[in-house]
This record gives sequence, C-alpha cells and structure tokens, in this order.
Amino acid sequence: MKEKYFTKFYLTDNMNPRIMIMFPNTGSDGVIPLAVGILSTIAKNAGCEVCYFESTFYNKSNTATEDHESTGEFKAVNGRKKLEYPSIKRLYSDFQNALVLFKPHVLAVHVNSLEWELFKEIMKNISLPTPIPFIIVGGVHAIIDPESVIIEPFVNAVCLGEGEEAWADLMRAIRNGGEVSGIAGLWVRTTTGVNKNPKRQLIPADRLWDIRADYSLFDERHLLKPYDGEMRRRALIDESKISQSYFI
Ligand code: B12
Repeated sequence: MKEKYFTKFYLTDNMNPRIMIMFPNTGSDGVIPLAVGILSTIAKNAGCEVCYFESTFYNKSNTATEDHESTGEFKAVNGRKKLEYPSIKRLYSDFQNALVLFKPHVLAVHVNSLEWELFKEIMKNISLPTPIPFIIVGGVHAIIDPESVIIEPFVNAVCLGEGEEAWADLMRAIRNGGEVSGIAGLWVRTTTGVNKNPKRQLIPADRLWDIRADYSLFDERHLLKPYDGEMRRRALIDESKISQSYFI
C-alpha cells in the first residue's frame, strides 16, 4: 500500500508515467487554458502519457458569463448547448471513472479561484482509486493563496508561480524514480510536514514562449465563444517561436 504523502516514485509496471491534467472549469463555454497545453507538452517531452479531464461541458449552475447576461452587461446568447450537457452528478461519476480507467500517477489540477472551489466540491463527491495519485495544484489561485490549497488533505503539492521548470523537474523525477520533496517552486507535503521550497526566478521575457502548447487535447467545442449574442468560432493566436498557430 502506497504511503499517502509519498515523495519518491517507484514505477513498477514498466510503463510510462501517466499524467492526468484536470481543469475544473466553472464556465460552460469552451476555453483552451494555455497552462494545460504547456504542462502537457512538458510531460509528453519527458516521456509521460497524458490525458485531459475538464468540467466545461457539464451543466453546472450559473456561470460568470451567464450572470453578465442576466444583468444585461452582455447580450444574451442563442445557441449555447449548455442545457444539453450532462448533469453535475455525471461530472462526478465521469471523473471517478476516468481516474479508475487511466490510473494516473499524477493528477495535475489547474485552478483559478472559482475553479478551486469547484475542485474541492468534486473531491467531496468522489473517492480516489488506489494506488492514489500524487495530486499537484497550480494556477492563479495556487499562487495567490497557497495556504488554502496545501491545507486540503488530498493535496500533495502546490506550484507557487510559473510552472514550466518546476513541472519539468517533477516529470523528470517521476520518470527516473527520483525524490520530489525538494523541487524549487513547489510546496510539497511529506509525512513529516510541508516542505516550502524557495520560489524560482521568473522566466525571462524572451523565453516565455519557448514551449509550444499541446493543442491536441482540445476539440472544436473549445473554440466556440459567445460574441454579440451568438456562439462564434474564435481565433487563437500563439506566440510560440516554434510555430505560429492560428485556429480559425
Ligand atoms: C487569458 C485569460 C483569460 C482567457 C482564457 C482563460 C483560460 N481559462 O485560459 C479568457 C478571456 C477566456 C478568460 C476568462 C476569464 N477569466 Co481570465 N485571465 C486570463 C489572463 C489574462 C491570462 C491567463 C493565462 O493564460 N496566463 C498564461 C498561463 C500560462 O499562466 P497560468 O495560467 O498562470 O499558468 C502558469 C502557472 O500558474 C502554472 N500553472 C498553472 N496551472 C498549473 C497546474 C499545475 C499542476 C502546475 C504544476 C503549474 C500550473 O504554470 C503555468 C505556466 O507557467 C489572466 C491574468 C493573468 N495575468 O494571469 C486572467 C485571469 C486568470 N482571469 C480571471 C477571471 C476572473 C476570469 C473570468 C472568471 C472572468 C469572468 N468574470 O468571466 C473568466 C473565467 C473563464 C474560465 N472559466 O476560465 C482572473 C482570475 C482571478 C482568480 N483569483 O481566480 C485573472 C487572474 C485576471 C485577474 N487579475 O483578475 N481569462
């Protein structure tokens, strides 16, 4: 039985590490979070298998966009598919099933503040499969309020800042069976407490776009956005040096 707050990975099944990236989106319109794409590229480059689970296309309660529509700030939108989406209960069971089927070694959660609230709700409604994954949380909410994240007993680590280098170190450590409790930029829970490792230097501006985000995780639905009362297909402009991508 694996220790809950393990900090060293022993991959016994001779397979590539499995990473599930989770975005507990509180919105119901498609979105392509850059962080998700970047984490995926880094994980795949480190020889990991990646899958993506998101809560976008489930029928959640009113979203920020819908609230703006109800006050008249935004034009009400025709053509939104939300009412056809599966219920929030299905979200819980789908996530649970995805965890059981994919058996991630790492569950990487990308959160803004509203998303963190939804993720906690989701965690109350599922039970983690064994062996339990190492759960790491990053994103704006983790940066501005890491204490509120690490305090949750299901969390193994929090990323405090830009994730590129810390995540790459974590992926390498997992691949090679290394220790992860001392990785700079992460707070890591150990059996004896939380290791609050130092933050990293900011990535210089000319290297910010070095990593091309992995867009293979996203489909057509992610490009639809309400605009002027209708769902329209939007363009995504990526400044990556390796290739310029225009989704139109
Ligand atoms: C682009 C953007 C949008 C876009 C795309 C959103 C998206 N989900 O991708 C659009 C226009 C759709 C949008 C909408 C909204 N946004 Co917005 N948005 C931004 C903006 C300007 C940049 C975000 C970004 O792409 N950064 C680049 C990526 C690479 O950085 P990152 O996400 O921080 O990820 C890095 C690290 O945090 C870390 N990391 C992130 N996740 C993880 C996970 C793990 C496991 C690890 C290890 C590391 C890690 O590594 C990444 C690489 O360094 C930020 C402002 C900002 N300066 O951050 C606001 C911001 C995130 N948005 C905000 C808000 C409030 C919203 C809305 C709720 C607005 C509204 N009322 O409708 C909606 C929510 C939509 C949604 N459900 O996601 C707030 C969030 C505040 C908070 N405390 O939660 C911000 C911070 C703006 C602000 N200052 O208020 N937004």
